[in-house]
Order: sequence, then C-alpha cells, then structure tokens
Amino acid sequence: MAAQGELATWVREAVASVRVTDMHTHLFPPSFSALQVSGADNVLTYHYLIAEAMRVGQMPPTEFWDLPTPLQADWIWEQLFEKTTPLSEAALGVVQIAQAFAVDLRREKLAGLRAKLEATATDVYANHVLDLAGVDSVVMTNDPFDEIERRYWEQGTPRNPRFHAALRLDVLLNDWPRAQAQLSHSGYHVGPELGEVDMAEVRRFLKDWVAKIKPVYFAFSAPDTFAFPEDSVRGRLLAEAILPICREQRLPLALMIGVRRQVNPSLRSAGDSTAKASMLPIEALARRYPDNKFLVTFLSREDQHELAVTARKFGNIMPFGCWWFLNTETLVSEISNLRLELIGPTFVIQHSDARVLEHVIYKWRRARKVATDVLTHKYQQLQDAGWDLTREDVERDVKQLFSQNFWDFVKR
Ligand code: RAT
Ligand code: ZN
Repeated sequence: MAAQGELATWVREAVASVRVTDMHTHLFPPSFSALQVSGADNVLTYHYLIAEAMRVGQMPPTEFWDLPTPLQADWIWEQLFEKTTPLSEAALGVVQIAQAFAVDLRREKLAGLRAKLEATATDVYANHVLDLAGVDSVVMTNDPFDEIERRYWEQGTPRNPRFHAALRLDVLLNDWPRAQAQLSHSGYHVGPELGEVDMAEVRRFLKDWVAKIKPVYFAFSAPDTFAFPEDSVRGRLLAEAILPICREQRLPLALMIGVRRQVNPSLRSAGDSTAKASMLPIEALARRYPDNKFLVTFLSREDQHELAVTARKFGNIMPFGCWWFLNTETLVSEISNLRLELIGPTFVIQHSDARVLEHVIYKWRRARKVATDVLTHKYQQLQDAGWDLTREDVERDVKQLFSQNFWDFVKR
C-alpha cells in the first residue's frame, strides 16, 4: 500500500509523462501551409480572447474586423493584459504559453512572444510544440466542403504523421443547399429532393473521402435543437448515408451537441453560444444502431450528468472531453469527477480544441493539472477502503484516459 505522499507522486508522474492523443483539434500540419496557424498574433486573436477583449475595450466589432491581424493582437493585448489582469482561462493560457517559451510576458510583452513563436511553422517547430505539450498525435477537423482544404487533399499533400484526419460533416448536415451545390459541382449527381439515387451519390462521396483522407472518425456539430429520428434532410442523411458508411468502414461518428451558432453575428467567430440539448436523440441512435459507435460531447454543463448516465446504458457511446466553454478548471474537475463516479475510467478525459498550434501547451497543462487532482483524490478513497493499489494500475488508467480509450474505441 502506498503512503499518501507516494500515491500523489505516482499520479503526478503518470499524468505528467503520459503521451496524449488529442482527439479533437482544428490544427493542420505545416505542409497545409495556407491552413496551418501558429505564432503570437494568432495566439492573441483566438476567438475566445476576442469575446473577452470586447467586454473591456470600446471598439465597435466592425472596426476591429477591419484591422490587420497584428493590430487586432495589439488591441487585445492592451485590453486583456494591460487594462485588466489575465485571469480568465484563455488569457492565463497565453501567459502559460509564454512561460513554456521562457518569455517573461509582464516584462517582454507581446513583442517578446512574437520573437519566440513561429508564425510559419516548420515540421521541426510543430514537433517541438507537440513535444512541449506531451502530445503524441492530434486529430484534425477536415472539411471536405472547404475549397482551400480540398486542394491539399486532392494534390495528395504529404503530411506530418502526427496529424490524423477526421471528416467533418457540418456543411452536409447543417446546410444542405450549399452541400448539394458543391456535390453537384464535384460530379456527384444530387438534386435538392434527396431521393434514393441522390442518397447513393452521397454515400459514394463519403466513401471517396474515406479513401482520400483515411479519417479516424466522422464528426458534426449540431444545435441544442438536434433531434433524431427526424423526417428532415439531416435525419435522412444520418440514417441513410452517414450511419451505413460508418458501419461499413467501422468508423465512429462524433456528435458535438448544443452549440447555438451566431447568437451575436457581429462577433463572427466569437459569436457562438451554448444551450442545453436533449439526450433523447443520442439514446435513440445508440439503441437503434448497436453496430455503430458514437463519440459524444455536449456543450452545456446541464447535459453532462445525463450523458454519463446514457453511456452506462450503451457501450457504443464514448463520452469525450469538456468542450469549449466547459474547458475551465472548475468544470473539467466537476465533469471528470462525475464521469469517474458513474462510468469509471472508460471515457476520453479531454481534447484541446486547439486552433493555434501553441494552444496545445496550455490546454494540456491545464488538463493534466485537473486530472492529477481528481485522480489523486479518487485513488486515495480506494486505498482507504483497503484496495492495494499499484503504480502500474495508476499508469494503466492514465494511459487509457489520455489516449488508449480513444484508440480502442476507434479500432473496435
Ligand atoms: O472550440 C472552438 O474553437 C469552437 O470554435 C468550435 O471550433 C468547436 O470546437 C467546433 O468544433 O465546432
Ligand atoms: Zn472544435
């Protein structure tokens, strides 16, 4: 039996050294140069920080959007690091990125960060940043309806093997007129009616993209009003195209539910919000399609308990991460505790949602800190109950939570 200090050391060391699979990001490899995002100005103009800076400064959003990126970064710096103290999760994150690059942000300011971070990343730099974060590999968000991105895939652009693909189907499921126009343009014969023949063409499109990018899963985000089954374009596309192809290709479908897009359009990328959604569609999907696998995350805090309970009922549901507005120290701690209490270590503890390469540094540092606290407490209870815990147990659990559960589910 470990002494208390020893137990805490086991957990701290296991969590500090585990090689993470970051299963949902918006990162691209350096070879996708027009899409790859890194460097100080991009760190500062993260949409999480734009929303926060707008609360401090008085600039009308239209004026802000007209500025070139370096001036936007300067303005955000002034609001969040000079006029106020960077206490929010995202602002603290900037300070932690700076610390990882040995920049004393208070003294060297934004110029210091600009000097150390690479705005045009090479593979050497990307690998260095991932290593600093202890991230073994990341999963991208790959949109087949994005003109620029499509070109990279069609040219067979080689990529850093630490970047895995995921096929993101928001346009297909949330904006059928646009998807239909683009599918037709790319040689798939789909009319607006979505009859049998059109559906077969959508399936052909999905299979072509599986062959092209070899995704580890399909994904889409949906509003709080998401319903299933449903006699709608989305409901039919899911039932007749996406789920059958996922089954055939043995790919999970990731559902990200509860985002209210553009509640304040003037904030553009920072204008989305959250609302509680229903668990019934997830229950229906898992029950009706036992041969499909579902990676599931919800954006509202209120949905987290129901999700954990639903995962108890269906082994084909894998809850993942604490998404977006939930990725705060308080809520990750609460949600991770709740999940451990209801389903043990059988979930994916976190994903970063990094949009800028350097984000992985602070997002994973935060995730590790919270996980260390939560797990130490749980293991202590277990030991107090007389369970002879070993260091190997701790290492196995940590590996499962930070990487293995995801891969086992993908490969199941
Ligand atoms: O977390 C974010 O950065 C959001 O803007 C979204 O990208 C969200 O994570 C999504 O994948 O839709
Ligand atoms: Zn995301």
